[in-house]
Amino acid sequence: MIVFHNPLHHLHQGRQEMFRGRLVPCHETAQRLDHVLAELRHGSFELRHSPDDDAFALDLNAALAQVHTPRYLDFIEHAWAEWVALDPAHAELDALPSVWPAPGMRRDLLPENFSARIGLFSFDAGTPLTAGSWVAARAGAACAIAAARAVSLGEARSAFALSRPPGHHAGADFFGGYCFLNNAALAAQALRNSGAQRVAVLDVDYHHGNGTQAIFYGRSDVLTVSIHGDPRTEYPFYLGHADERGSGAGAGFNLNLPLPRGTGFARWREALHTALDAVRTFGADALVVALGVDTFEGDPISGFRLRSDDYLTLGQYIAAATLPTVFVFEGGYAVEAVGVNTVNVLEGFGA
Ligand code: OKP
Ligand code: ZN
Repeated sequence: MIVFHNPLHHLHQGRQEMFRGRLVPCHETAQRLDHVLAELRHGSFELRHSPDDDAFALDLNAALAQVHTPRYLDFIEHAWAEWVALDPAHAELDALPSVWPAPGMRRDLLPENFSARIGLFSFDAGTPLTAGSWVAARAGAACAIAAARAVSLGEARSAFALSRPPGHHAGADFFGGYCFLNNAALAAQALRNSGAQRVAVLDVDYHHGNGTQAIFYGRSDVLTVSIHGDPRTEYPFYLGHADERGSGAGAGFNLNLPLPRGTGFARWREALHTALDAVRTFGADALVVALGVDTFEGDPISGFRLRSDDYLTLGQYIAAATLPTVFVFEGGYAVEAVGVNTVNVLEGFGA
């Protein structure tokens, strides 16, 4: 398996996230990725950097514009400079939104005020935008696209995009849930661009991939399937219910399998079976796996009870779909276990 890892990921280092009236240290840390990389070095993986040549950069801009809106990309790219220009003291603080448009308020007009704009383009106060967020997220998007291309070209049956910040909560024009650019969506679109007629995205992160769902909700060429903590009690709360099946041309091409907090592997793997049945029925030519391992029993912010060995089985199940597969790294916050758990999935999958 080829692994594209993001050498610039550490440029995104959030200091604090808002949680229950307090600013608390960020769960989404650079160490997470370092642990996965260290674990990969013990196995038989071909490690490559995200591409950063000029030709790829032009391509990357076009690829980003297929998934995200121009005004959102423009905002994220320049937000840090604007934030520091407001007050030099901001250089020592992360930018966090604190005001959002409610339904019925205007989203079509771009406010001049920075706080108003960062609220327009986000949905929570848990995702600090830092000096290096754009550069890190962009290099991560490059990993996802390069992984999709490697698989399309037949260089390998599977590839892994190892990057942070994660992506599956980011929508066409919003960030949140630690995510800025939707890496899984970018990989799926890249597979479509390279000739796959039907692409399935299977999201196994603990949290519902609301951004990915929203991006493809009206489309029949990309099936989105997600197994996650029930949004009645779990983040991101406002999306991820079983009755969300897609709209318009996309009707029938979204499947949500919410499970209660406390779910263990016996029940979780039944949901995986259902999810893979849907992928098979859809007739996917290629698969993207949004690979979060925050379903682990020791995860500090999540509620499922998978154990490290279960991730080997998870990988075997996915391999049984016999599809060209792009894995994209998402959540997993039990820092000491995130490497073993992630690499177990890849090893269970095989080459
Ligand atoms: C990102 B990914 C917990 C607050 C939850 C957001 C969680 C984002 C998870 N104290 N904040 O899906 O792993
Ligand atoms: Zn998650």
